[in-house]
Amino acid sequence: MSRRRFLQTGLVSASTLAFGCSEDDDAAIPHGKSCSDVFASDPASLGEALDTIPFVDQAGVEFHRKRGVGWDARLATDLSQLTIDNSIVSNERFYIRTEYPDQLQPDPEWRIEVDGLVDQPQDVPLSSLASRVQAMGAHVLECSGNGAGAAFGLLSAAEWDGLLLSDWFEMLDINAAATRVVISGFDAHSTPSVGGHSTPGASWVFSLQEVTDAGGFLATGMNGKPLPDDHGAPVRLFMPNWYGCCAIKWVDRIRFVDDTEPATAQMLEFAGRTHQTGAPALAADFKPATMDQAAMPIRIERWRVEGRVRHRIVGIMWGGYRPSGALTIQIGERDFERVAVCPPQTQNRSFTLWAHPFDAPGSGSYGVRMRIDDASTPQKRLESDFYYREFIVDDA
Ligand SMILES: Nc1nc2c(c(=O)[nH]1)N[C@H]1C(S)=C(S)[C@@H](COP(=O)(O)O)O[C@H]1N2
Ligand SMILES: [Mo]
Repeated sequence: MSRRRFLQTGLVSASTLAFGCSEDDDAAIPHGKSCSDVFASDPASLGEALDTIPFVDQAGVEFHRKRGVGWDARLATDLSQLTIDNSIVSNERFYIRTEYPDQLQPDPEWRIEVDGLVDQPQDVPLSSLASRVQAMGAHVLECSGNGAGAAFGLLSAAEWDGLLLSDWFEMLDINAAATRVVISGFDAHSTPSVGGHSTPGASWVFSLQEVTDAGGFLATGMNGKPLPDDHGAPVRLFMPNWYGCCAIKWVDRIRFVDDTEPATAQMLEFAGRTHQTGAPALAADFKPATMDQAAMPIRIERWRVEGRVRHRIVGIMWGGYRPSGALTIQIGERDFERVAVCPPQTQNRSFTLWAHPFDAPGSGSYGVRMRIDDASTPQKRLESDFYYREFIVDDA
């Protein structure tokens, strides 16, 4: 994409660049920096917004347009547009991995089959659960197969509505022998996945404890609207902070089982991408497919400040159960340094925006790596530079 195009679309207003901190609001500025140090506070002090430098991985990626068919359908979200005031992605721009199955011709009344280790197997009309639906708040979803090929855009956050599974399960007379639950969704498409990349069958096995601990819910609404078709209408699973491959869409069956339950085809397909050791035969031997704390830059802004060009790197942080605000960044060959403005992360449900100033020492290509400077914070994907991104400065 040309520089000119970014001038038109990539610029955000100065006020959205402010990180909500003022000179006397020290709480918002960790690490002893003042807002002016990072030209992040007073929009007027930011100088003149010039444009945004794209990451090398963005070249050729067309965002917000669905491509491919069936299991291979993909829509990548342009994360460079996120701001501190709006880190929620609209339903039209939320990433898609697998589109509404062409073979799905549902009855007017959607039903979920509940069976296995329960006293009374039953077909539960979704409408009978409507009174349980409540606001579930903002949550990030990321495809475990996210990567540079999609400019890391298989990652989005939305506000969800749904019904808490643990509440519903209490009403179901589940047998004492049941320790796990298999949640399945419709998964038949007429067009096979290219190269057999995706295999039919969308089911994941969770322990009942995992469902309760994660606050797992059946989502029926997204950003205040009914769930869109491609996102699982009328009902999908959402396991907060678990990878997208567990977020089964078009949920049609819930089966209670015990620890002898084998891993599903879906679990085996995604074993590597969810950081399992090998591909365990038993579901009970799978580690929770949860996201460690992660971070990456989403845009490189150019500013003219007092006559000279300065860069500001803006990024996101998400994932993890005991998130840390000790975010560090390595730009090019420099040492890791603390990210200048990184709001202490006290929750991992939606994106946390951060910003860091950068004065390019010269023209050239710069790579960005992120780490959490805290040995007790799991960060598998940061440690492997999974979210490594590069940008080119050509006029320093
Ligand atoms: N039935 C069904 N559910 C599914 C899938 C699928 O192929 N079939 N893909 C999963 C994967 S790998 C991801 S990343 C998420 C994507 O959800 P989204 O398209 O709403 O972003 O859905 C999950 N649920
Ligand atoms: Mo995925």
